[in-house]
Amino acid sequence: MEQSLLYPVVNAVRTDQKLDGLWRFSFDAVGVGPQEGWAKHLPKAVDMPVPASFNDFFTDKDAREYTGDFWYEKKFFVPADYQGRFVGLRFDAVTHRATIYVDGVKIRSHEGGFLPFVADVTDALHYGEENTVVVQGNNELSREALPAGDTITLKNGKKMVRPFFDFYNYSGINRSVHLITLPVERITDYTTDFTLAGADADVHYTVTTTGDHDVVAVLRDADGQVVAENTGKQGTLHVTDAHLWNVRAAYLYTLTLRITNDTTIVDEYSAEIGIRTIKIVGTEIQVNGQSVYLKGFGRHEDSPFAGRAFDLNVEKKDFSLMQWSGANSFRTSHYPYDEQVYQMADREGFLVIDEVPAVGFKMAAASFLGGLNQSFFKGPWIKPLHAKHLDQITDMIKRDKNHPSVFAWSLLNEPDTVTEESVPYFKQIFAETKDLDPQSRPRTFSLSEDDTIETSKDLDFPDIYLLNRYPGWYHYAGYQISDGEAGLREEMDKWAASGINKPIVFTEFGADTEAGLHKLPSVMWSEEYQVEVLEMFSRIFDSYPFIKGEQVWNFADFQTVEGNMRVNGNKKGIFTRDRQPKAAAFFYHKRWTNIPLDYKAQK
Ligand code: CKX
Repeated sequence: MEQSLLYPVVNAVRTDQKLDGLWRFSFDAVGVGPQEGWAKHLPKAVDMPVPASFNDFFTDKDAREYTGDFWYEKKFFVPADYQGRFVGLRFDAVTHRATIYVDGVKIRSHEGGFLPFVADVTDALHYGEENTVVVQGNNELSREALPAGDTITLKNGKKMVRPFFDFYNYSGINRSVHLITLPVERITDYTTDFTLAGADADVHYTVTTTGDHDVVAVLRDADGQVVAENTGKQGTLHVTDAHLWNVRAAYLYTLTLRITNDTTIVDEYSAEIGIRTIKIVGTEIQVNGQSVYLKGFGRHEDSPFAGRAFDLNVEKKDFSLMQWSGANSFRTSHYPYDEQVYQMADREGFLVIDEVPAVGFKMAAASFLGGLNQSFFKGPWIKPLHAKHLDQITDMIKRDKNHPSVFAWSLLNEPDTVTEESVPYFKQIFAETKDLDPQSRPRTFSLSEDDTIETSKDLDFPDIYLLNRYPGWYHYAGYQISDGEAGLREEMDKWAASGINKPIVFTEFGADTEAGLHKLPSVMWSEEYQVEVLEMFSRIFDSYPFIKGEQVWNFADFQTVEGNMRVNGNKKGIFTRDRQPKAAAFFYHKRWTNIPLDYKAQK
């Protein structure tokens, strides 16, 4: 677990300099780097943009598919006046493993390709001089790591990954690198939680620091006016006539935490917070006590050229398309996204289901992707995998717990839940994560089609049921779609008959569609067929009161491994990979802009 995951800020006592740009880059297929002193300097290298996945910049297939160790190097100047402060290199994400060296000295390693970590370089730096940071990365997949997969060696000696999941294994320094300096006595973390009382609200906060001085907490409204103040490392800020954060109607306050020594500011950290409550009441999802219906998408961080790298321009476009479509929510399928995504969701009032990269925990379902037909939770890899899974859930919650947009934690995507062996795993991971979130948000996981009310052994664990269903595509497809609709209705009738007392949100459904392919009458892969599949699902959603949300798979077409089920990627996007609308986008624009936020509220 990381010590401090606070997002870097710049103020009178904190600095943040991005080291993004061109770095030097080398593959290390035979693993000579450590012996040949690459930790100090890469002898041969090409230029490589950061942040970016390296894969799609290459024109030869061996490089694009490269699996193994890879190295990055960058020189950076460290001013003399940084001496005496904490100095760190913050990596927002390196996929999937990284070891950090400064001027040849190993600082630390980190595993987990979608969460940040800080290398404490305070004692390793040469102040007032140029320094060199080297990152030894690795992108292999294994059953002992998240996301799950295998790494195999071909007869020609080259390695390749076989993911048990359906997104391309884009690798490299996928998010920004920051050189940060902080005071020695500093704020390392804070939590917020809220109670609403009539028109007023209480903001309960806690702060952790590295020293003994007290903390002053100041809350300002959107106009910058102070509305509450308190001294103490924990306390309550009372807000009269509070402006609540609401779905697609966000209101943000700024919380400033300050350590002072008499009149000197020792440390200060400010962040936007939104006052709101989240509760699951029977089959209702309630925000501020009001029932909400989720409309939106499963997404990916995926775009041409830079792969899985965070790109503010792409993100801005995605938010405007989501707003236009009438959506109010998305799932960070299948890994935690760049922190700026949550900041944008906070400001735009989107609800986010935040997902950890526990994907591929069901080999049989992913057999077309290279998985094996055996029970995943029986394997000898479960013990080490569990430790990494818990570590990443812990860091995801630690990183994202103060975002008003985050409304639920998804602890797994489409795991095996039909075998007895899955039960102790679920029991343990749900018990261990129970108290991690001060806001006690709902915890959940998505259920694949094998996992129904009749087959799943793990339905007691989630607070909300997330269903991924594909009648009309993976079965009962084409002209058989009417049987697919009947089958799904039968399944929903069984949930209804069970006296279901938790909401169901459909987090995946859809059909692969080649943009521009039109056909009357429709055929699979045509834009017309995609709309027919989505109309079919909409009829079902509209028929059952306990279905409290629809997040179509996927927002945009995305890159996957190559295979006989994939035509240059997964084409279930409502938008193309370059973010142009398919006919389905206009279908959702019409449907969702007409569905009110409190659709199906029990009045
Ligand atoms: N669900 C049969 C997980 C996603 C995939 C999606 C698909 C599957 C379907 C499970 O990551 O992309 O195949 O389209």
